Amino acid sequence: MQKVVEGINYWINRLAEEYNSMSEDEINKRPSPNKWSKKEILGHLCDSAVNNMERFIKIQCEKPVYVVQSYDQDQWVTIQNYKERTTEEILNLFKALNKQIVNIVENTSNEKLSNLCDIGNNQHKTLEWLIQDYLEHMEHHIHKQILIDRN
Ligand code: NI
Repeated sequence: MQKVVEGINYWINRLAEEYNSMSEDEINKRPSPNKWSKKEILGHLCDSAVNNMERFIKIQCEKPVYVVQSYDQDQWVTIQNYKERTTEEILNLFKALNKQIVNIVENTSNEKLSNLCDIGNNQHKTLEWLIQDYLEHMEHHIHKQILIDRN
């Protein structure tokens, strides 16, 4: 799990640097009317943190097998109106949520890491898998949508 912790800590700092070097146009521009802007993608990463934080806790304390609930990603971004928040506020939220996730991961025992959850379609995965998947999802958005057109 050390690699995941290092990865999350790396992106907390790197994303702040990247967004601070972007113009308002770059941050607010939607590639097409129904695609997220880079600001909204950062909001989506906060939503992923909120939802996964709950999962990482509940898998450790609820009756097995914990069933992972999905969430309506587009509605979450729309309802929270990230597009009208300042980038600084969303960066602060991203940082605070991910620091807490790092704290949870660092305090999870090896025994708990093998707790199983149901991710749907009768697929059972360990908490360790879910934590790794959290970082992979974050990096997918970072590489494909946030950094893709930056030097
Ligand atoms: Ni996503």
